[in-house]
This record gives sequence, C-alpha cells and structure tokens, in this order.
Amino acid sequence: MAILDIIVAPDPRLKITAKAVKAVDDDVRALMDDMLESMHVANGIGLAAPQVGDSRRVIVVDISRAEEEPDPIRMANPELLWVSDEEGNHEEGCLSLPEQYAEVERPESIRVRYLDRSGEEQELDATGMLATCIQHEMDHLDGILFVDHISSLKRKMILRKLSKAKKMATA
Ligand code: GNR
Ligand code: NI
Repeated sequence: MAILDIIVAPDPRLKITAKAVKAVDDDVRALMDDMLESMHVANGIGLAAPQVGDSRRVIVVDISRAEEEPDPIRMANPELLWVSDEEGNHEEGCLSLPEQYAEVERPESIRVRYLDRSGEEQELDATGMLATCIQHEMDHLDGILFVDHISSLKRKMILRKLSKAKKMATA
C-alpha cells in the first residue's frame, strides 16, 4: 500500500480524458487500494485516478462517516446507465481544489455500471450524496472539475485563488 500525492489545480493532468481499463488485474487492484488509502488520509469521500496522476478510468468512493462502518466502493470503467430527471443541489468540495466549495446541480439519482475489484460487472443505484460523489468522480475521468458546473465568475475566482497559492508556494 502507498499514499499517493494528490494533484492540485491548475494542472494539465486534471484535464486529460482517462482511458478505459482493459482488465482489472493486480496492478489496477493496487491502484484502487492505494487510492482508497490516500483518500482516507486526505479526509476525502471520493478520489479519481487522474487526481493521483494516473489516467485510467478508476474511481473510489466511501461516504461512510467516521463513526460508521467503512463502505469502500472501487470502480473501473464506470458508466451511467440512467440519471433521474430530478436534479438536486449539493455543496461540493474537491481534494484538487483545496478549501473551495460551491453548490452544484446534478441529477439526484443515478444507476451506474462498473467493474469491481474482482473484475465482475456490477450495477449500483445511488441517490443524494452518494450519487453526487460518483458523478463528481466520473467527471474527473473526463477532465471535468466541479467548478466547470458553476458560473464562470465563481469558477474564475476559485481558479485564480489556487493559481496564486501555487505561485506563492513555488516562489
Ligand atoms: O472529499 C470530497 N468531498 C466531496 C464533497 C461533495 C461532493 C463531492 C466530493 S468528492 C471530494 C474528494 C474529491 O475531490 N474527489 O474527486
Ligand atoms: Ni474531486
């Protein structure tokens, strides 16, 4: 197991369209496990492979609270089979946009198909925060960040802040 560094925006690696996994082999399983460990260390509820510099279509999610049983979900090649007409607004954050938050409108419920840790095809129905988090992670696989769903004024404010913070850090 290894703790992977999480890439912070702005960074071209967050804009790449990730490639489908051909098979869930030991290498993909190790990536999934390292991502879950890295996500927990960073206190996140989801993580997508591009955030750790790996452009394969792999995401992990665990929305359980600290006092609850862990509920880790590992997905390769996730695909939306259905989204509800009903939309919901939830406040989102992103480990690649540290300390930035905004309300994002997305379908409230989804059905997703994916390959699990054993390479078996699975389908999952999700609603509320779980549905939000899965959609947020799937967006990362297409180079999309939650700020791409909000007004351009808010997006520019957030990206400018992070760009300045990076310049300060590297000066
Ligand atoms: O930790 C995270 N919290 C979060 C809150 C609301 C909606 C989505 C998320 S995902 C985020 C971790 C992350 O950046 N995943 O890509
Ligand atoms: Ni994110």
